Amino acid sequence: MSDGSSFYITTPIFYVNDVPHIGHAYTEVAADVLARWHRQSGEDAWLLTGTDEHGQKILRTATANGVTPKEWADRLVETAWKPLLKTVDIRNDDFIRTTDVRHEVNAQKFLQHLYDSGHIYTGEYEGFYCVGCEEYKQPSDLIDGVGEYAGQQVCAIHSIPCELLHEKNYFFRMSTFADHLLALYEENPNFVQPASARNEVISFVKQGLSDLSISRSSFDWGIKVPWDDSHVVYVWFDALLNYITAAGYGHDDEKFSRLWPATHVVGKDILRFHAVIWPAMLLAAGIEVPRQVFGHGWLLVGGEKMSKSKLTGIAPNQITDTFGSDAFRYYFMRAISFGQDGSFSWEDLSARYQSELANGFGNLASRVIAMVVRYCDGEIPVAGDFSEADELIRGTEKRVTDAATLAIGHLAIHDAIAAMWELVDELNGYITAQEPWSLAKDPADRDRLEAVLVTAVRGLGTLAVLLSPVVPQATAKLWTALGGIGLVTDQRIDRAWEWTGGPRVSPLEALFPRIEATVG
Ligand code: ME8
Repeated sequence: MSDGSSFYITTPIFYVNDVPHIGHAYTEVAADVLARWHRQSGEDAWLLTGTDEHGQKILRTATANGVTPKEWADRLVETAWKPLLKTVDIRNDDFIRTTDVRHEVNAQKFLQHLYDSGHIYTGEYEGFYCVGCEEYKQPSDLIDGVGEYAGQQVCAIHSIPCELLHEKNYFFRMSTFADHLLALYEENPNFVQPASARNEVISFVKQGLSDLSISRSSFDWGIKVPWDDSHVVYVWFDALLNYITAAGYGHDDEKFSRLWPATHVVGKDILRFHAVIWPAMLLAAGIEVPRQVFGHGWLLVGGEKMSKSKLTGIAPNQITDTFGSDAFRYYFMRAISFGQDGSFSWEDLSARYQSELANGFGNLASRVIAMVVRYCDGEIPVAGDFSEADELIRGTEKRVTDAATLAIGHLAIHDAIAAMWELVDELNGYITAQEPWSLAKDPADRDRLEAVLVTAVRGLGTLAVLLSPVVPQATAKLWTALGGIGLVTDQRIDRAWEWTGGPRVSPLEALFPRIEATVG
């Protein structure tokens, strides 16, 4: 059902030094919802995710565990990072590892090209390096340490001191791209979003850019610099290239021209890498810059970014084992404005599960289907005359479809879901007001009963199509129960309201069953 236009979307590739927590799952789900939406809009959507496996951080973890870095990476990819995708129901089209040959070889081609065209030189650098961030820090990036690090300057993200490094390295002439980047942000205001992220990036670049050290010679866990194998490529330079090596750069021109440029969804912690370094690298290589870089907010615990290093990470399956993957996806996409920070709480999750998913949406579906079974032997009636109230529901279906489509265009996933929930709420109010159970008592009200039921069934069909990217499992069950033809994922989402109903309904199990166990 592709209309031929391409929507290539990526997540960051995650470090394999540790297992995933719900912050990583959050990014995966957001990118997946967007990819599913665009797929259902008829575009050739392609979702890439993967793992970042080189660098000092991984090397140190592997060494501490008595294995080689490659063995460590293989273990974590197979036991933790690929399983994460199943846990939260990600439908990715590719999974790239920076140790894949397709990545290493083509990243080297990119580097050689930059070297040959004069963008790389040899230099010396001394500075404070944070291994947690895999980044040299400026004095302004450091804060006063507390506890065991009181009296020292520490990384603002990892709260640990940086290491003073002095190296003779290869450098990328990034400073020469500052004006070009500022023009890019100016000419294309959507390039970096949301607005807060864009402003931060612009003021950073306005201060002037330094050249970037892009190689290391003190350890060898990385991609070899093609013209000097005593150096390995700086892990971020290596990692950013995944977005093009996975898309065919250097080895599949047809695929690359079909997919590129991409929309990058990243956490705001790594915004500068994506909105400054990455486009500068691409400009140097003469490759089109990304379509968009969206920096989402952080999941906070106790007001701080949730992280494994601070022992505040929650494993995604702690949530999905009890609530299921649909509830995970719904909760994080609905409760947090995409682009802003948000705090996770078990109480909020339980409350929203019960009131919005189980009572609001799930019960609506069960009640409507049960009434079609009871009053019409399961046959979806053919509509006769519609009343004003029925027409209002049809109007809402179209309105929320358009509103959700518009919101997704701005990556405002929370607004899209809020729009869909107007239909959930209106349908619930409509059923209460129309009282089909009363209409069923008098044969004289038969036409009215049928019009109400068919209106409710159509409304549910529209919801199934619209909500499919967010809660794929529940909507697939609902679609089948409504007698929908084909897969719900094959229905055009931008015309969700056009569905007019199948021949018969079939029984529907509770979409969001009551949760008895205490959690937390
Ligand atoms: O930075 N809240 O990998 P990483 C929301 N390998 N999102 C969070 C989060 C939180 N508390 N914690 C992590 C790297 N994330 C590099 C990326 S890309 C070329 C290389 C998510 O494993 C968020 O997407 O540290 C963040 O940007 C990412 O995990 C960092 O993952």
